Amino acid sequence: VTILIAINDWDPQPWRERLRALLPDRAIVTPETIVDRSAVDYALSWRHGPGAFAGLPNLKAIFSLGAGVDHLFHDSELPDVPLVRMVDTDLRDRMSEWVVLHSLLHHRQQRMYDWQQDQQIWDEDVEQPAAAEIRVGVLGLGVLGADAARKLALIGFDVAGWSRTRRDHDGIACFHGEDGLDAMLARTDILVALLPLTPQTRGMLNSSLFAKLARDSRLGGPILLNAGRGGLQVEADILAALEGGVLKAASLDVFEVEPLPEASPLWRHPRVTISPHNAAISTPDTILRAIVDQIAAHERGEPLRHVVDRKRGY
Ligand code: NDP
Ligand code: OXD
Repeated sequence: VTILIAINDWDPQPWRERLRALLPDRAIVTPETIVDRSAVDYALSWRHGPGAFAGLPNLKAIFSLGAGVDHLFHDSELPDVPLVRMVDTDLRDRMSEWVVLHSLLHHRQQRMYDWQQDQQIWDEDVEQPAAAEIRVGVLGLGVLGADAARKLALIGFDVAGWSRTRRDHDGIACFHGEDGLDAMLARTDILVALLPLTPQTRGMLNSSLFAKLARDSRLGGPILLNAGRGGLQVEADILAALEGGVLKAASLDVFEVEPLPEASPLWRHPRVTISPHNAAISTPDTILRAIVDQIAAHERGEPLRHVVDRKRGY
């Protein structure tokens, strides 16, 4: 078995080293070191360069090193083999931590207390609504969205979620499809985006959607949390909504262009909290162990799990 690993935008070294350690008897090649293209059985990608996987006649599958697979579809020469996305408890738990952290950051008004600390202001009288009074709406009830929704509900938030097809989760008000979206937005104070980027979801976090969020939030206005993909959001609309009072604040982990350009007004906006697309970072050891296990199972004749539906785009 020969494995081709192609990584852009992340440091490839720890990935290659870990993969070699996990599979000492296998040939591990990169787009730069590949000699015999017919020997490659599996390819691993994070934002691989277009064409890197073309002309591999014996390729059996491509594994994404992340949960999202939109990066694979940038390659117009992507071979017609199964695409496997990353489903992993470590990734899932890290994402839920980010969602819970930022929901609480806004709910408990921590950015304001940071400012008060800076100014040495002691003010106990700021209103603190209970979590049960805050309605959170999670866009995407997949592996990540469902877990985040469940953990938010455990804290006591009033949680709803939205998916393409109908889903049922205890303790979560579940909505689906286009009609379901408007109904959920109308009861949402904190909107959490954990959708994949597809032609259907691109740009959906825009002015028209923000205008449908609940106007009677105990937090003083709707709050946006996006850790799905930057392509889901229209940043000019987020800025306009913040200026116009349509949004009160936002926490963003992902951006239209990454790294976020120095000139972006989001960097310095007082009501925007930024993290550098690491809400749920893929760590080489956990991710590669999961892939190595899948390859071993596939070599034993078992079917691949978490295969992407190319028509749906996720
Ligand atoms: P899943 O495929 O498990 O879940 C996707 C969810 O989105 C499903 O509930 C799906 O609906 C829903 N969905 C997709 N398209 C639509 C649509 N058009 N309308 C309504 N609902 C839709 O993905 P994950 O939960 O594993 O991951 C979600 C995304 O999170 C990834 O694609 C990636 O972009 C992002 N991510 C970001 C990270 C970060 O560090 N910032 C880290 C990891 C992932 P249905 O249930 O009906 O299929
Ligand atoms: C992912 C990511 O998709 O890190 O896993 O964005």
